[in-house]
Amino acid sequence: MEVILKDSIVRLIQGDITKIEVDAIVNAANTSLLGGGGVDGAIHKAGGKVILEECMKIRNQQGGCAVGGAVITSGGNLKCRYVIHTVGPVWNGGNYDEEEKLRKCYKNSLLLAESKGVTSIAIPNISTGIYKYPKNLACRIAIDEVANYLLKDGTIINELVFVCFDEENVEIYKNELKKF
Ligand code: AR6
Repeated sequence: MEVILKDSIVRLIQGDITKIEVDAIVNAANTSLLGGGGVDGAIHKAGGKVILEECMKIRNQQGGCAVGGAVITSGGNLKCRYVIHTVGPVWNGGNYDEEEKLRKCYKNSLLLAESKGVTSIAIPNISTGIYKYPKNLACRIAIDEVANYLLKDGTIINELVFVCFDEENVEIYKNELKKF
C-alpha cells in the first residue's frame, strides 16, 4: 500500500526491516545502545559488529541514548548507509508521558536522518514489541508524526517505508493510512 504526502511517498510493507533498500533504517533500541532482542537484535545480527562498535563509541561520549532520543551509526553489512537508533518508551499504562516520548522518537529520527542527507528511510513499529505499547495507539502516533513532518515545507525525505513485522500491525496501519 502507498500514499502520497505532499512531495513524499509513504509505503507500508510487511517484513524484515534489515532487508529493505533505503538510505537509512530506524532501530528500536534501548538506552544502553548495546543491542537486545526484537528488531534491535535482528539489525545488529545482520549489520555486524561495526554497528555495535559505533554504538559503544557513542555510549562513551554521551552515556547511551535517552528515551525519545536518536543517535546514528553506519549501516555495517546492511544495504542502508545509516542506522538511526531511537529508544521508545516502555508502556506503563499511559500516564508516564509515553505518548510524548514516542512522538519524539519519530520526530528526532527524521530530523537526524535529514541532517545526514537521507532521502529514503524505513521505520519499524517502535515500542510495540517488548515495550508493550498498544499497537493501535502507537500506529496513530507514528502516522501523525510522520505526516506532520512530511507535510512541512522543504523536506528532502521523499520515501518513507513503514515496516510492520506482524499481521496485526499491518492491518492497523492499513486502516490508518486509508484516511489519507
Ligand atoms: N523487522 C521489522 N520489525 C521487526 C523485526 C524485524 N526484523 N523484528 C521485530 N520487529 P521490539 P520495542 C517488530 O520488541 O518494543 C529490544 O530488546 C516487532 O514485531 O523489537 O521498542 C531493545 O533492545 C514490533 O512490532 O522493540 C529494547 O530493549 C516492533 O518491531 C526493546 O527490545 C518493535 O518490537 C525495545 O522494545
